[in-house]
Amino acid sequence: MRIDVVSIFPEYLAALDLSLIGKARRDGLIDLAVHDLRDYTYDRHRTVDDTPYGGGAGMVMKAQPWSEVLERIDESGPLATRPVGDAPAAAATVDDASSTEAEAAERPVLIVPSPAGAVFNQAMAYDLAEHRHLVFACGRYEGIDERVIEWAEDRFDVRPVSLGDYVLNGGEVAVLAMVEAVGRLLPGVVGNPDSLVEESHSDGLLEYPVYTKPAQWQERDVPEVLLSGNHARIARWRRDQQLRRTADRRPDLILELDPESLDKADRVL
Ligand code: 6GU
Repeated sequence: MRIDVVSIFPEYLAALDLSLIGKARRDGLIDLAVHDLRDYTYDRHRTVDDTPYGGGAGMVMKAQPWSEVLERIDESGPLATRPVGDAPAAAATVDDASSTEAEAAERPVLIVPSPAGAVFNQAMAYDLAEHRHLVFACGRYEGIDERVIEWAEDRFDVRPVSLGDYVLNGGEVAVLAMVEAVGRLLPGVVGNPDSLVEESHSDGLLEYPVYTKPAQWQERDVPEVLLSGNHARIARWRRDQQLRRTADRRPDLILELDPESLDKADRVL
């Protein structure tokens, strides 16, 4: 997958060199570039913002630097996905899967992080993971001149996305979260793909509680069922814990459950 991030604080995205996503980049599974919006300005102060028409507090990001950086990203074509030197076999697999003709013709997805966007969730992460090229446009201040968003519709599949109902100073932290959520779903990024199956939100429910050795710690016991070796009982207990936890902490998710996904033995307590 190719990912471009545009920001006036490119250093903010340095964390994408670390951990699982950093390794996926070094392995050639994710081809990620960060662009400094100020490189697309021409004045001495490298100005990216101006006062809002109609008045009001704060500043608005100017259209011109945005259109120039986005044109550049759109026209630069697929970056070299393969590391220099001997290409590892893992990179070739993803290359094959992501360069069919249908997918090559697809427009890049332009994600615009904004508290005014649709709320990001695991279903969106799965959807974005299917695309060949994601572009993240990090706004700051009161946002980007709306004409950029309209203009971009001709070349990109534009999606304003929010992390939740609170306000951040800019899109960078949201991009860190979204790239991690999407990146870990790409083939080969998470070492054991089974760990993607039984995690919170993968089936619309929160995850069950987990325990490890020792079996007794500070006079607290691991639930007896988990030591029983009875796999059917363990599965039933975990499912009940998921349902109870979700009903307690996220009743909104219970209402969204597909009745078809419920087991005959399921009953929400
Ligand atoms: Cl994606 N951006 C900003 N600036 N604030 C947010 C957000 C995004 N999600 C929640 N608050």
